[in-house]
Amino acid sequence: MKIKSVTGREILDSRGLPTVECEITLDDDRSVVSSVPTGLSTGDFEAFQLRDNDKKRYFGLGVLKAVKNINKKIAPLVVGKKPSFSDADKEMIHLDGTDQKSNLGANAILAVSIAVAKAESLVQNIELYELISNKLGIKEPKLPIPMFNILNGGLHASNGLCFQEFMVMPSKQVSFKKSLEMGVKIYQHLKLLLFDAKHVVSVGDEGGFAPFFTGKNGLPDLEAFDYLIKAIKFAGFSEKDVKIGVDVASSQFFDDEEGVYSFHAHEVDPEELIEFYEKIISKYPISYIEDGISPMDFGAWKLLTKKLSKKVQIIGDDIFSTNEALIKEGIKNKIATGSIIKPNQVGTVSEALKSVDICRKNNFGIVVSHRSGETIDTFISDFAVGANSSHFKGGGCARGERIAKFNRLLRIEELLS
Ligand code: 2PG
Ligand code: MG
Repeated sequence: MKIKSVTGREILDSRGLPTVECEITLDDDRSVVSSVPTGLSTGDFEAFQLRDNDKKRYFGLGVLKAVKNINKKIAPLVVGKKPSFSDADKEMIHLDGTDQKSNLGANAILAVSIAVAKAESLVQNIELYELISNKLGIKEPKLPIPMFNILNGGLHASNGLCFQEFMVMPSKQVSFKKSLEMGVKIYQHLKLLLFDAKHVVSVGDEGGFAPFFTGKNGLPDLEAFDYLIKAIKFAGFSEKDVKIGVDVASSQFFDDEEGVYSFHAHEVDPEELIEFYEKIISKYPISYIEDGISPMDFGAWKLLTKKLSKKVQIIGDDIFSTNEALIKEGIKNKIATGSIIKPNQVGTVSEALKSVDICRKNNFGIVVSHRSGETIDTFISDFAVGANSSHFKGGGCARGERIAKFNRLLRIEELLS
């Protein structure tokens, strides 16, 4: 069975801004569709998202150039061939010829890469997660522990919280169905608490609540932790059942010239920031810190890992950007205990799998993650299961584009049982 046509299209993401969709039709007229997400707190090492820069359309954020690249340049590479994402990725990387995919655009390339993978699983008559696990030689695909981002801050909410994501997760692996119910229970109880305290209960980009906390000693982030604890208890769970994870996204408040972090009214150096983490870890049941240090502050990453990795998972997002070489470098330098994996940071399914493989070989944690600007594509749910990722970041317990991914995980759990 061969690919009959490949069509790129400009669609909108969950922020109502343009992104790329790709539709592939097979010879027998069955078709698959993929679309790619967009990050807001993006790292410098990420693959290049091609935008039109035509200020007359969508504030310059249109993706017609990327769509044209799919239709005119990439389609001829795959049309008439058996769907194989490995082959398609190799050819697209070769045609692009740049390190960060700045020629064709990583948004164009990834849309095709995912669509070809979907077509390949269809032709092989297997589930998408099986295609992924087969590639990695994984015999038993498994469901990840979900982390629910129930309070949004930073760039995702503009509500004065420095930390970007306040997440809750089951402390150990239970069924996905149960984990989801737990997340929803805490989420809904948090809503009641916020409502009672007359806070707004509208949500941020990732489906978590985005209230304006005034702060505890001038630190709204501490108030956020207190709310999480209250919600966990109010929902009937203990600090043993549920742990807290944070994505600090610290590059957003790091001044790389001065080497300091502007944490609310305080300017702190990395050592002081790490001391602050030590304090909150001793007070709250925190088991996960992502991007606690900016990628530009390499030495401090080592210190953070040395000081805290026995107590919590230290996860790198921007610093690794799903890039195999950067992850290798991190492992060699004893930076972090694991990596975020976001296919759109690197631009092809094959390269995201290489990053997973290097993590697996080195016993380095794997956390598959969505982006803040998402679509209803559920590829990352299959990817997380196929890659045996230990954790999954999919957002809060609301907003269709987040829920779609959790719902796909529910279906996969059923298929695996
Ligand atoms: C992150 C992500 C997803 P963004 O920093 O981990 O939660 O945010 O997509 O904005 O980079
Ligand atoms: Mg992050």
